[in-house]
Amino acid sequence: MNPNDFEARMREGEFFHSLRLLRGAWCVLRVDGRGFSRFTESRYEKPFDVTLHQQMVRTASALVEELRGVYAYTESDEISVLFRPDWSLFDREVEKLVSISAGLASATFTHVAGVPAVFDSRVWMGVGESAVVDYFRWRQADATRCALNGWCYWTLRKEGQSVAQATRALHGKSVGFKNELLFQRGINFNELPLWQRRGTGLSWERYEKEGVDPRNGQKVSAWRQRLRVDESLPMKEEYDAYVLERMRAPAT
Ligand SMILES: Nc1nc2c(ncn2[C@@H]2O[C@H](COP(=O)(O)OP(=O)(O)O)[C@@H](O)[C@H]2O)c(=O)[nH]1
Ligand SMILES: [Mg+2]
Repeated sequence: MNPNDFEARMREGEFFHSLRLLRGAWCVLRVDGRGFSRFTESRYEKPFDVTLHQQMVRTASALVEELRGVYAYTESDEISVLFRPDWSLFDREVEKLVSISAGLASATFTHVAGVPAVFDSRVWMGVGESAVVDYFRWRQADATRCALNGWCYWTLRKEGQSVAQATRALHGKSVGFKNELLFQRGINFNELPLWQRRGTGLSWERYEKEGVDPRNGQKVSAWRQRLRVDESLPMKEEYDAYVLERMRAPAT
């Protein structure tokens, strides 16, 4: 058999390799910790742990920096990284982007936490700015809902209720009921740290770096970029505007 035919036939088995992100679409890669309900059980404070939060922020920083994202958002065990419509890393190959983002998140988190942890990854695509704004609103609403549920669940568990009892006590209950449940136990949900209730954003900021020209000893300055971690995100319409501002910032 012609070796070229053989090569081509074998390559056909790499069926998904030609799959690319839609050209001109905004893209988000979202990584999520695998089995983190179990993984966090004996290692971290419940319902929220500052150390886990910092480890997730470090992981998010590595993703935005290495993959050249525009904005990242993290809550719980997940990280969403936004990419521009003209982003062309790996020629937008889906398999590469999904596997590398999951690998990078797993490696970084494992390195920072000192215990092996695994992340999965998926792609979201949206056409137009409003789709992206909706995406980030959606994840932020998830953060708020999970924070309220988590606080209620662990408050009941720490009072001695079993998994089944705590789950049953909260099943189908309204936001008002859950806020009241916490309030009666001296916890005001609206005063809990913002990063727990709204998630955390990472975006690029420009700053002026002062230096000295070694040739003539004169002071010079240059514009650089660095990541800024925002632990007090706005919400609702203000968050829409916040996301739009980052999407419209000049490309780096
Ligand atoms: N103890 C602790 N657990 C957390 C924290 N943040 C997230 N988690 C856990 O991570 C889980 C993330 O949810 P999900 O991805 O649906 O669960 P998974 O499929 O088990 O990874 C939550 O249900 C929590 O159990 C934290 O700050 N402290
Ligand atoms: Mg998970």
